[in-house]
Amino acid sequence: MTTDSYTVGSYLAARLAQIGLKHHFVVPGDYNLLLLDELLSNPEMKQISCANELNASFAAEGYARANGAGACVVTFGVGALSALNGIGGAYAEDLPVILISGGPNTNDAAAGHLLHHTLGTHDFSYQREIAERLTCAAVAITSALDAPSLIDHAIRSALRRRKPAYIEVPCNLAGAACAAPGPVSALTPSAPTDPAALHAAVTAAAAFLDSCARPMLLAGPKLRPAGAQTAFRKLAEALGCAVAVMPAAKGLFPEDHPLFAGIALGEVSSPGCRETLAWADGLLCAGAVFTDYSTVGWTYVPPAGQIIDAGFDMIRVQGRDFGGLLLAGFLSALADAVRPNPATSVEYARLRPRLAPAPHAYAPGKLTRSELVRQVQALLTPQSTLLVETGDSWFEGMYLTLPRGAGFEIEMQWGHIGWSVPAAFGYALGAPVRRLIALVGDGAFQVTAQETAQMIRYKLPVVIFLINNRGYAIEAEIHDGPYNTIKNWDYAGLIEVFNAGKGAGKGLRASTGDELVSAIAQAARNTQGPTLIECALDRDDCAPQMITWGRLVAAANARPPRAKTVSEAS
Ligand code: TPU
Ligand code: MG
Repeated sequence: MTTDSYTVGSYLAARLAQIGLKHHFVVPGDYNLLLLDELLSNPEMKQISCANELNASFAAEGYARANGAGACVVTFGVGALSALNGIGGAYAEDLPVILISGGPNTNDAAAGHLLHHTLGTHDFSYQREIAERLTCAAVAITSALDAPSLIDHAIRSALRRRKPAYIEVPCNLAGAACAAPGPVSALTPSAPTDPAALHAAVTAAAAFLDSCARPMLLAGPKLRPAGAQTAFRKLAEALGCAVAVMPAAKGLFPEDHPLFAGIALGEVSSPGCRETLAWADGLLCAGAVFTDYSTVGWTYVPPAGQIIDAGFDMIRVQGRDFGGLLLAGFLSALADAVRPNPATSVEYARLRPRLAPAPHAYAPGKLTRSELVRQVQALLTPQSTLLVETGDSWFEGMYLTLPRGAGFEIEMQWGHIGWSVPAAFGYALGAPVRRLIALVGDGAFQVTAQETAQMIRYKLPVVIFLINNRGYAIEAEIHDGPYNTIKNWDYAGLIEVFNAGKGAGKGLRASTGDELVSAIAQAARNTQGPTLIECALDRDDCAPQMITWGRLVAAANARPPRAKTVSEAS
């Protein structure tokens, strides 16, 4: 392509390819058809079809987890409003997903026309306005002249902030001529650090840690968007203290590391972890996020006076804020400034063997959750990535031991049931060398099941363990009622339906430990498509940690409204 033959659509395609996208996820509609043609003309990117826009947004979200960024392209109104749910998820989970929507012809607003797929009013701006709340940059292109700078602004903001962005391309501008893109350096993140601010933060943090007899580290999910995993490990090794990991950060610190001290989830932390955290007198929380879920209904919140809260671009040391710096640089500089203090790692090593449950043995009979996790554990290798869905699957997955190099994906902030199937689809395309294993509940599967068919279409050997416990077990643990029972499906049989005579998808059933062994062996041989293993579990056979967690979250949900004081009421 010569420099003067770019169009708005091909410019956008070139930018997406420049930031490393080899795929983009689409659902066509007449507002985006010409744009899809322009995107198709870029030989560096493949266009991937999705069954609906919600799935496309989650596929792009999963792709961003594997590949650093993702994009999905949808039509106006009916398409984009569905995709915005997954974009909210990408915001919550700190993933730069670019949502691209076709838009009305530029002449229609001024002409006062009413258009299909809209609210039937003369205002077409609402979609960008909604997107503005759910992204870090939302642009609507109105002329080919301005398109390059608006596209660059959206993509640059997304990469810098690790948040989604929105780009609206009117249907009559996708093919309009525009300037050629410049070098990719215009888009790559480079937020400045203020050396004085960094120095002040490191000095305060090092002094605080030095004053603690029993310092400890807590790894949180924002370590990944901050690109701070290596720096965090450097700090851990400089201090030599125990390192607890939040469930949403599982995999960001190696679990075979001598300093690893388990999964931190309040009352239901892994053995020895909660006790060590309680014993520590100073905690550096790196990229941590404290919510009702991660604090187990606010029952575990580290005392503000005893923590350093190190966020993406803000460090708080015992209540004092330091900005103008980034997490990775802060942790790395702090590692050079601290004095070793292994008190908490020594304590954890003493506690853990006494508290850890005995490993369970092979159980060939009726399938139980403990046999299921035992067999899934044996499947995990340095090449595998485990995706766990909202529900019992979260709790079955988070306490497994990850071998060095294994990936772990959880959507714990947004928590949209149905995320894991399309996200696994996107992840599998973004990381073709990894072996993908998804744990999903029957309820969650019913939300986005169709995307299994795309795994068949694109020959992706994802292994899906579907926990069929006949309902919404996680909800039942929080608050039960008739609404937590769902219509059963023939989940394994569904895969033949999706194959439709052409495809290598496999659907298997396991209701005993032996059947599960056999199903896993068959899945290993199926390299040309997904294998879904429907695992029959009793309704009550769920992770004990979920039962305790559910009770405590329910108690937090049930707090009565705070009574107004006299002055508030008047
Ligand atoms: O817990 P388990 O293994 O039975 O999982 P399953 O069967 O997938 O049920 C999940 C139940 C559930 C609901 C209905 N978990 N969270 N929710 C609330 C919810 C509703 N709608 C969306 C889009 N996301 C949610 N998390
Ligand atoms: Mg269920």
